[in-house]
Amino acid sequence: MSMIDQSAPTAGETVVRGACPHDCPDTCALLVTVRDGRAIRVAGDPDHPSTAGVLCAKVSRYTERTYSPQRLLSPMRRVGRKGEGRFEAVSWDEALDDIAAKLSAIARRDPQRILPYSYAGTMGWVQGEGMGSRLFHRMGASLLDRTICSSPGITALQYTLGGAVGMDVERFVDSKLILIWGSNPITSSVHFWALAQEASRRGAKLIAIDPYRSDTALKCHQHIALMPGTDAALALGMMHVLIEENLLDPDYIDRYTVGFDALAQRAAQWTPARAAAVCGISEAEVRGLALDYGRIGPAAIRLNYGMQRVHGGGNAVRAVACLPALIGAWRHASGGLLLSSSNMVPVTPASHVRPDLIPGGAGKRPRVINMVEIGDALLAADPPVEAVVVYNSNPLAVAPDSEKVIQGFSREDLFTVVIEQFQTDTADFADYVLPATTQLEHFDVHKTYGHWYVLANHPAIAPLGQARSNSDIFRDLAQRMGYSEPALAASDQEIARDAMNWSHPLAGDQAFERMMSQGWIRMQHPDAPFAQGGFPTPSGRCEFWSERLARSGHDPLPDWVPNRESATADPALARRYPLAVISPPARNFLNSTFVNVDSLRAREKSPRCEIHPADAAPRGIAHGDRVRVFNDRGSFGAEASVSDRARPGVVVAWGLWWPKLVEGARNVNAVTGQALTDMGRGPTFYDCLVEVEPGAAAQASLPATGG
Ligand SMILES: Nc1nc2c(c(=O)[nH]1)N[C@H]1C(S)=C(S)[C@@H](COP(=O)(O)OP(=O)(O)OC[C@H]3O[C@@H](n4cnc5c(=O)[nH]c(N)nc54)[C@H](O)[C@@H]3O)O[C@H]1N2
Ligand SMILES: Nc1nc2c(c(=O)[nH]1)N[C@H]1C(S)=C(S)[C@@H](COP(=O)(O)OP(=O)(O)OC[C@H]3O[C@@H](n4cnc5c(=O)[nH]c(N)nc54)[C@H](O)[C@@H]3O)O[C@H]1N2
Ligand code: SF4
Ligand SMILES: [Mo]
Repeated sequence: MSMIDQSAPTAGETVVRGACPHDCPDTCALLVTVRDGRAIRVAGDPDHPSTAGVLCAKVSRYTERTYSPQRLLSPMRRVGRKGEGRFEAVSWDEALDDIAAKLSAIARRDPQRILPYSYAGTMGWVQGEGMGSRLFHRMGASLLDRTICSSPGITALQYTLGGAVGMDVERFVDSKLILIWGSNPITSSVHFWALAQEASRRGAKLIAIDPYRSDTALKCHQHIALMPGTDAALALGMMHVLIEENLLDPDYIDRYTVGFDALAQRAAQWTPARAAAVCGISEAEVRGLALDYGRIGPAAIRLNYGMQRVHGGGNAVRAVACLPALIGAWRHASGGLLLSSSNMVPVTPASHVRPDLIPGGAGKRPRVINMVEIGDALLAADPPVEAVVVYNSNPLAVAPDSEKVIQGFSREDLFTVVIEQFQTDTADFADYVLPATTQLEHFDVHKTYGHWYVLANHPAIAPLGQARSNSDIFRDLAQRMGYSEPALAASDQEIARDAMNWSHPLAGDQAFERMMSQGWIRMQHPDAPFAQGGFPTPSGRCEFWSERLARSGHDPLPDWVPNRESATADPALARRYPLAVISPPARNFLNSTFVNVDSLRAREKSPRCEIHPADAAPRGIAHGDRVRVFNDRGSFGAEASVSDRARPGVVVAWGLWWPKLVEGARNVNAVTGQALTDMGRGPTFYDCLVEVEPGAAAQASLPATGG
């Protein structure tokens, strides 16, 4: 069959082409070796250019995760209290009939009382939102605003460049200056890091811009350790110097941008001295960075989401996204910027997730609930949420303000269904847990946000136990709820076909068929796609000044918006809680996925809180001590790691442990809050003040009554 590589390494073995499903910009092409119906090896495809035969430590261990004795293999119904985690096995028929009956009863009264909760456990078009969104749209359920990761940055790019567009990651190898900005690719995008290292070997200078001396920052030629949430100030300070020193590309600005004069006036207010004071760095660092950026070309910026998880995250991305146009970096294939390349693929959301299925049509949009605010929504939405169906997500670990999230999911009058591969903290709160297949067991198609390929994932093995794929479960549920629309009976391949325009010139001839047989196809963009403007903005130009922002009552120019939780914006709070905590991705986990894989958890050891000696000493904290990190919202326990890698005033608590696997049963989201960003309604995980004290974590308990 076409999906099987004939060049199988050993007799009796077959190799099946797959794609990594995880929320990682690299979206690797996989080769899964199968013997006697069992997957024995998961490797990177050496022929796929960005994968180049290499996988990260996490997915190299995919068979350990897939065949883990902890896999959920049967539907289960709760018998204990919510959160206690006691269940009994039931049949699929029993589970799905009861779920269908309960959801139908609520839908007859008021479908908005049903809420789906999903994110990026898999990024696939089929097992992601393909069938799930169709079903919840058809019900008329509350719409989930899926903002927990990238929406501030994406919104900022939409205003500035017109969409999630940017450089081809493969062209970074020929950049001569690479700013790795709010990004730690050794952890979170290891294939980009390989390209950056190749660029370095070819003579590029690498500069990391990050409050923390990350593994990446350690290996760059220079590290600028600014305070969290000050990136816009740095970018504006750079603009000030670029203008003063005449390092602009006036021709590019004139032809392909909007609002330069206004931006120049804004930048005039941002002397290097002022920018340096806001960022907590030296004036020489601001000036030096700008001079390098203006003089060394082609200059490329790898921006990542680390810098937009603060109040002013949208403005920060907008400020940085203006830089390449100012110096004409887009003229070169190896110049420009990459945050997300999502819109470099001709996706077709209307035919994929089918918003037209919403009863009453597009004019009758149900209410929208922001996933970042799930804690408040479960406790206070009016009308109340009566049923929540969780898939591809683990809100008890990943959503901010855990105490509220726990209280919300503890409500005895909330009907909760969790579709999962493992018994997560969230699954402990379910009325029904339904066992889901993993990527080795189901079909899917993937685009990514870090390169220009679309990849097929063919099932390599049969589903384990009674596990079923998300799409299969939702199709069955739709039938049991009496929905007869063909879209709710579509096959997995049909869903994938509906997700993008396969006959778009970018995809090339016979795109779907080529992808199915070869494993992946590349979008055929020209070299340096924005060399002559052509941005997908209303003006077709890079919009320094945004008419759309102005019309919606916002600042039409990028500016520095201070963190809500900072000495600038809230001095009283900063006196009580003087340390800023950031909680970036851990290398051996992917958000909360893989935390239950023993070999990977062993590598991460235990939750850590990195703290500078100048902050540790006055608190009586020594390296290796147990500490409690807390604020008014909650607290969690960690092991102190005292070094100068975290800058003074900032502590770093690596994400995202399973609460039930750590002392005190809380992770860093016990202290983060539900406040939203300036653009895109995103989370402010890294805009968070705390205090740290020596001692063990508080002994957490479940709320006394479901409230
Ligand atoms: N191993 C692993 N890989 C992952 C993930 C994971 O959990 N583990 N998560 C995946 C997901 S969901 C995403 S969204 C991506 C990207 O996820 P990101 O959140 O962008 O993560 P990183 O690329 O690790 O970059 C974060 C860096 O930003 C820094 N930072 C924090 N605040 C600021 C700030 O205000 N300004 C600046 N300049 N820097 C700041 C942090 O110290 C950290 O080094 O990674 C994906 N890849
Ligand atoms: N404090 C703090 N919090 C953060 C972040 C941070 O940096 N700091 N990062 C945020 C970011 S960037 C993101 S993207 C979110 C991530 O939030 P989530 O998208 O919720 O990510 P995961 O924790 O990986 O949980 C995904 C779950 O989906 C399950 N899953 C995987 N595949 C399938 C499938 O095919 N079917 C079903 N039914 N389930 C499946 C996995 O087992 C896993 O439990 O977290 C956010 N939370
Ligand atoms: S998590 Fe990222 S680096 Fe690891 S295999 Fe998946 S796509 Fe590749
Ligand atoms: Mo994310």
